[in-house]
Amino acid sequence: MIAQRIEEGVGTITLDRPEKRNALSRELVEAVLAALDVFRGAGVRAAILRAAPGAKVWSAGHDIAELPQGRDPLMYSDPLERLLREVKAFPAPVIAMVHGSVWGGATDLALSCDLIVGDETCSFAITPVKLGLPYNLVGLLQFSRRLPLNLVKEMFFTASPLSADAAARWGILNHLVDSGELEVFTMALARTIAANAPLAVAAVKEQLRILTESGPIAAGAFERVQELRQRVAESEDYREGIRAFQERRPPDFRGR
Ligand code: YXS
Repeated sequence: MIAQRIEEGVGTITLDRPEKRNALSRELVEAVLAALDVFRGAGVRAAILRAAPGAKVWSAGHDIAELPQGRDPLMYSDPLERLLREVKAFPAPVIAMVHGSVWGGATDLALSCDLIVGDETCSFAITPVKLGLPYNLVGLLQFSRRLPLNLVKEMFFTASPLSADAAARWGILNHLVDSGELEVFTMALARTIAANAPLAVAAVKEQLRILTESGPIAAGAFERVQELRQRVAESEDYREGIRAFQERRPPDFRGR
């Protein structure tokens, strides 16, 4: 499901569920969370999250087979949402090392990492509308704080992958490097971070998390956002989106 190792103060987690394209099932998420716990106990000073060498898909996102039906799936307690929070709260920088395509909630996971290093094969798609779903508040705020609103809208409305070049141009990637250099480059970056004062680095990470995540939202606005989510999650279109994926056919959305 995953591989993990610690060397020279750098912890590496390798997603390894190729048969399901590293879809983030509860089991896979729990394994990553457990590895982060081990890293926390070992006092690692930087972490790398990657897929197995040569994987064409970094991660296919939330495990569709585990999406609750008829209600909003991306609730606070959802395993993937827990992982996003743990990555952001982890007391050392987490670097997403991306070879291959990234889909749906996995794009949110990559954006939740502190840095992203990708190669020419990487791409990023956010795909809820392909399933008949909207997205959750935390995720929408994350995208809208990171990227120009017109790009966020294009990514969500089209559900089309953003290419490596576009991801570099829009700042999703910290670095776009050749696939042959990706591992060496990412490890060198992690070691540079690991050589600095860990308490200071951890403090800056948490300071920035608190500052970027704080932002007032009127209660009424919050209620409206939640109602929009709930109404769509209860739609027939969401059920059709799941069925279409399982039956490997294009969905036939009717707007109800
Ligand atoms: O039929 P088998 O058993 O071989 O399994 C197939 C797929 O069903 C499975 N698989 C997945 N299973 C659960 N959840 C997934 N997200 C998922 N993706 C794939 O993996 C086996 C191989 O799939 P296949 O034949 O399609 O592989 P491929 O190499 O031709 O294509 C790889 C992908 C990733 C392009 C393709 O599998 C794909 O488009 N997957 C769905 C990507 C996606 O829409 N992810 C969003 C998941 S929902 C989510 O993250 C959030 C709720 S949201 O939507 O809000 O972002």
